[in-house]
Amino acid sequence: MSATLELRRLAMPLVRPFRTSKGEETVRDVLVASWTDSDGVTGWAESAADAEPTYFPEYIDGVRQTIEQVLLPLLAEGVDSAEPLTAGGVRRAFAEVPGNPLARGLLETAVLDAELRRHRMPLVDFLCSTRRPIRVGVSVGIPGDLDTLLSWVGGYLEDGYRRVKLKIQPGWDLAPVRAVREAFGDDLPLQVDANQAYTPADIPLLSRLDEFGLVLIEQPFARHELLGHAKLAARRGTPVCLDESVLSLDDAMTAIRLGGADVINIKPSRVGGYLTSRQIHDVCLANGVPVFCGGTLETAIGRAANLALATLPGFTLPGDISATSRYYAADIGPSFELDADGCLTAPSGPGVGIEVDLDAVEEFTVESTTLTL
Ligand code: NPG
Repeated sequence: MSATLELRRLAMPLVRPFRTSKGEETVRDVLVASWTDSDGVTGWAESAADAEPTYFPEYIDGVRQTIEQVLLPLLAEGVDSAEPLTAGGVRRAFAEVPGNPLARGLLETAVLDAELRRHRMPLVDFLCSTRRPIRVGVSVGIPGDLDTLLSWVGGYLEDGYRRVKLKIQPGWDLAPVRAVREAFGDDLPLQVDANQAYTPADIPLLSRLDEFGLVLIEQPFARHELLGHAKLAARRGTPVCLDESVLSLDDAMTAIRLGGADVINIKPSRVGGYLTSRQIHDVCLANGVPVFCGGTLETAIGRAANLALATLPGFTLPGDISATSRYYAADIGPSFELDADGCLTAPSGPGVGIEVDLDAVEEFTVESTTLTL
């Protein structure tokens, strides 16, 4: 029996619009993959790709096309079809592909999930980690005004979140941070994320954030601006965190060497999957660079896998992995709820650990493609 890959584009209504310096989403376009291997075992994965190349150079239609026209043919050439494919085999087959981490990561993760389900092994065990509650945070989009921001943040704190990330952009930076500090105190772990909205010419302005005792400032400059980030970090003010600049292990190592990354946000989908994420984590740990697990408004599939990754010891900062209710009224898998300590725990099942709700997947699907290997 040959393996089958199904790529589905879902349209998932968000409970609240999510606005960043890059634009606003009210419905999240999500690309999910299901890989059914030659034994009939199905694995699932979810991409961070957006409808447009907004945060990352890849985007949903491009990822689909790359998988269909480049990656699947490479797999067909390079693997022994008598044996079910493994994530390691996928990684080897794609070793010469120079880019496209989102496309590679989606396929590798779906195959990894199938492989682990076949062996009845949870992703946490595969990562040589230990399942435990994970401290998580909430990422707050840019609202129309400060009162709305304060009511959103207050609501999230009541929900039990213990770390807040504010989206900032030119014109929406010092005032919202000051307002949140004044309303909720200096002890609240607070960080900001600019999604590349500033340039190194703004360093004097960004330095004014130092007085607010932020955990970090994330990706203030364009993703290629490693030197600018290093210059900002060299001031030894608010720690500088990289997100969009890190699309690979090499990117992470270069940024660390240049001194441009006090912290790294690891988004598994953005760096090509969980194997590379583990490597980036290890390099960061060895270099004393704390990491946190980033998010892209995941469904239950991505959230479950990210929680497993975040059990690794270098993830010392709370991740962007919130409860289901922060994102969706209805999801395509089980709901995740914060415990009394503001933590979430990875599910215990094999692979990414959840049963995907196929009816819900069907309900949210707007397009699907089935490919065979
Ligand atoms: O909780 O998943 C979450 C949202 C975290 O802010 C978050 N994600 O810039 O990191 C980001 C942002 C994002 C969302 C990026 C969607 C890309 C797509």
